[in-house]
Amino acid sequence: MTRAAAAALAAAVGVLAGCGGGTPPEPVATSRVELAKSYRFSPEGITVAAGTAVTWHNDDNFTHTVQVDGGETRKLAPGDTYSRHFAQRGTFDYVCTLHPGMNGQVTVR
Ligand SMILES: [Cu+2]
Repeated sequence: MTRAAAAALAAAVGVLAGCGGGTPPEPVATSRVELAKSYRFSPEGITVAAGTAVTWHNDDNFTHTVQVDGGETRKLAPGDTYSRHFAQRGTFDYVCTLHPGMNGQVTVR
């Protein structure tokens, strides 16, 4: 292989490797969600095994809520935690009812 051909091949491989942008982030395997500063759940998407209790911890300077699938609304003052058991498999969306756009998702496998 000539030097020029090797350089062209390396460039082509670089282009292919760079094609990953634009895909949504994979859910993170953790049972703990921080309500990070400011107005967001971190990480937004998590995955847990069935039977796991997920804990939310409010690390923000403001009161937030956690409402899973339109159910009970739990208020979290700064520093508070809330744990909820996920027995069934599925995908559960949750929101902070006080702040539109502040939401996350739990995938139970
Ligand atoms: Cu909020």
